[in-house]
Amino acid sequence: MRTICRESALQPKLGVETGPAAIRETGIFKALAQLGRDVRDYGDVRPDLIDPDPPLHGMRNWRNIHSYNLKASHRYGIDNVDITLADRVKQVIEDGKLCVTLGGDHSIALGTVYGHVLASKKSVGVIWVDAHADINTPLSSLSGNVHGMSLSFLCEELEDYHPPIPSWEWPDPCLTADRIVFIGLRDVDPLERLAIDKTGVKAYSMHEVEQLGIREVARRAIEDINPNGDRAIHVSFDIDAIDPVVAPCTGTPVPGGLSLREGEYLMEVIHETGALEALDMVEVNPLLGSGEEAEKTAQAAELLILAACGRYRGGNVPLGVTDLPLS
Ligand code: B3U
Ligand code: MN
Ligand code: MN
Repeated sequence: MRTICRESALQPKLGVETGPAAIRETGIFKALAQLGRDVRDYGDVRPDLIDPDPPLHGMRNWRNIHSYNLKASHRYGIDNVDITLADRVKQVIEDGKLCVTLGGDHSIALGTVYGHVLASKKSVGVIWVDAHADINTPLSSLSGNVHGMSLSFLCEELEDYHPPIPSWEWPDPCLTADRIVFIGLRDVDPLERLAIDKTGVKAYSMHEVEQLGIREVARRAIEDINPNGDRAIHVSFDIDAIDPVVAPCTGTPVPGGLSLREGEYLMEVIHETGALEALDMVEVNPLLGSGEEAEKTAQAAELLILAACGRYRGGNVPLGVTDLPLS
């Protein structure tokens, strides 16, 4: 497994750029090594922010987000990124490794999903675990925050709803709606709901989690995006999917979320498919709370990542060990 970290000053609430450091400090590398994972920390993808970056069609920080994720920058005479997130993810996946990307806000999925699709030998399905749908178009968004629009840029069926962006080409959307599924929704804008209905993206909100239970939701979601078991899975996990009692330090907490137990179960089941190729863990913002709350949030993120990487709550036998110590 390889880890990429992202630093960002692109979110209105500053501090999300410190999320990766907080997750690294949990001791996650040691825990992954104990699971027998071969971990490599790729360090951070860091842009020199373009300043000013005035809104475009209401999209805030558009140029920075675009060049950071996908490097159109060289085409426009801006050279603020050594390597884009998409290229870095592509490199990790091509090496045959599980690529874990620590955010940062959810606009990083523009680069991680695109890089994954470019690199994978398989068709990619995305499980978007989030309180929010992040499927606003620039024209439907009320906030102008690109982290609330990521999926609309990735989804082919929404291409025609995007305004033309003069001299800022966007690469072709790389996902069809049948390869996207939501879990954990509970704060969806009215026009986002319309986008979900129009595209037919499958969505398991907290209502369905309550109704069906996480076990059935996990089963259905995996089947929805990978019906024949021949696709690769990309999980884009926004920590605000988890209830703020457990994960309080995030930009837009919404009460009534997944328990950590439900989150861990979901990740364990996804691990069991053997199809997971990429995981984003985003929106951990240690500056939005006390030290204790920040630690709690980072620990929740750690447990979710570990579950995706094979940690089983029933215990894991140490790698290569077949017998108890003999006297
Ligand atoms: N749907 C709203 C709110 C939101 C989305 N993602 C977050 N907040 N974190 C929007 O801004 O698009
Ligand atoms: Mn999100
Ligand atoms: Mn969210």
